[in-house]
Amino acid sequence: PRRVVSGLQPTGELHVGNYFGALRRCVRLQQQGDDVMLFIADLHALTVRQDGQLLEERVLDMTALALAAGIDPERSVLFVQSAVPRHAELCWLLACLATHARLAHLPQYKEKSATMKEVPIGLMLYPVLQAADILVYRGTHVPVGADQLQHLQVASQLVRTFRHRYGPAFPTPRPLLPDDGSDRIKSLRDPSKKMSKSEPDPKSRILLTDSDETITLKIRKAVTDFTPEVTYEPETRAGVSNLVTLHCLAADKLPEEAVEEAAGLSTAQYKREVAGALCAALAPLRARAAELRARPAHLHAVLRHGAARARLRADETYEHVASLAGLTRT
Ligand code: AQP
Repeated sequence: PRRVVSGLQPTGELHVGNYFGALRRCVRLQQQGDDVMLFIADLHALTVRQDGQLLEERVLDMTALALAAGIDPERSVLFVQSAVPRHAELCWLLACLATHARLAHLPQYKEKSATMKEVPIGLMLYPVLQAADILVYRGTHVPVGADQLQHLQVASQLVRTFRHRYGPAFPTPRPLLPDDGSDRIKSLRDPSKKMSKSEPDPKSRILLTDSDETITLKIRKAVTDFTPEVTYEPETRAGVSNLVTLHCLAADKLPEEAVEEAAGLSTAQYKREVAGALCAALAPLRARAAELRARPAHLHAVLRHGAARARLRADETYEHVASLAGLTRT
């Protein structure tokens, strides 16, 4: 089977972009028989300053949400990145093959570092750690959004460089791009930007833990434009189109169907439909997550089990890779 690797950073609370764009995709891949490795990327989160206690709490929140969304910890492997030290060990080997020039020119790095006075080296190494996350499990497929393709290219380049230097060790990971727009959910306040955990305005995103009232309010306040009709034109009408996308993802529709059903509705009226669909999709998830969140010992046990399984797989790859690189294995 295909081995799928995906991660979620505990940098904030999960929003519907993370759900439709990552978590639900992993659940569907698991259901279709792929071997899914889903990790909570606490090492990645450290590329920006984090409060330690909050980080640990978010890890448990995310574990509860992943289970509530349908990740089966027996069929898939659910774990915390830092519990498998091989990620960081392989990252070092790969960092020795990566070039400063390549990493410094990646758009995401340029964007994030531009706002910082002191740029941590970890931020530049981010795509190398990402490559290690995938390669340490010999991942074959990675569910990504279009904005992550360049990082996956870095991973492919590292696979080639490693092969030239030491010999074959990893399959080239391939991107899985969705065709339903789920990889680019936009901010509700500024539809030219993607919905994000770290955007200061909480009304820009719908959290998976938001109540029905909060969801409805945030959708009602979502920025659209001055045209009342509902159409799906992501290039020219990003705000309304984002609502159509959310509606379709929540209610399992195609944009044409949603637009046809919305004929005669103003965008203000349509927002009620969208909010209703989102509430219906998220309420059961939210309820299951709340039950699980009340059982931290169970969540820790799930993570321990996942980490033990992940370590076995990672050890196997790393032993091979380390011996290719001439590291003494005594
Ligand atoms: N807006 C989005 N639409 C669709 N998918 C999205 N993802 C993130 N934002 C959207 C996907 O969620 C997964 C986990 O992402 P991450 O935890 O690595 O965070 P991120 O990609 O950096 O985006 P966030 O959630 O907005 O966090 P911050 O603000 O901390 O950067 C990934 O698969 C991602 O594609």
